[in-house]
Amino acid sequence: MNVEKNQAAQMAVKKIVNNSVVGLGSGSTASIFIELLAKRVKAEHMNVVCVATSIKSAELGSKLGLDVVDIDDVESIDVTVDGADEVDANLNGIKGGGAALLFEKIVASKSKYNIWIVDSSKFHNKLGKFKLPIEVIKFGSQRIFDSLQEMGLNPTYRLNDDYTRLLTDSHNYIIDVDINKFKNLNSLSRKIEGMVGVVEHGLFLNVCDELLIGGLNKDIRRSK
Ligand code: ABF
Repeated sequence: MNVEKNQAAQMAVKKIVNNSVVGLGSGSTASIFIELLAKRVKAEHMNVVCVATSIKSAELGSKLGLDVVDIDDVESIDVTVDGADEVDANLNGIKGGGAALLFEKIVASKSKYNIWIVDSSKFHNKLGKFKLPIEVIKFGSQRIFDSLQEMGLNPTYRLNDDYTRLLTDSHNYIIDVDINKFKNLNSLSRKIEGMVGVVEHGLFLNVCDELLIGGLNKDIRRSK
């Protein structure tokens, strides 16, 4: 699978142009992209400013010599390259397996163009094989958990290896839910967003503009 992740990252790094602001995604595939971008920027003396979607990606980019700045220090982001946990043929996807969905969605919303890089195992006809992550504030999270349970979403708190509840970069919890039984993702998305205490969820609908699939060497663009 790493060969496929590498191939997708290679396809993406070729698309970066000089004098641009680049969003750095999170996850293992995006980390390969960050490494390749740092090499290219150095070799070609490119002028590229970066905004990261997680503390981990910011630290990786900075360590490799990229100019990583705060999102509020740039007017806009020209292109963001990020991974995904699952993507369908409409380029809708589920993200957040790495618990970075909130910053990922904020960076994506400030980006003129969003590219996702995935290995072929992520590309499915229908979303739902991968559980949907929901980021919730800690205060009162049990009430949200219970509501999700009543909706038949089979919620589970994201746990660390020591079985403590994982905290995101924003010190929130992640509750993962099973959306397999749900057909209308737009209405599910609105229901979840309407719950007090929900910060964000990992359904990224109409966000991805171009999908690069390693292994299949596929480049799919969103039809306008
Ligand atoms: C990130 O990419 C996350 O949203 C998602 O969890 C991850 C995919 O992981 P990987 O590239 O490691 O397969 O954007």
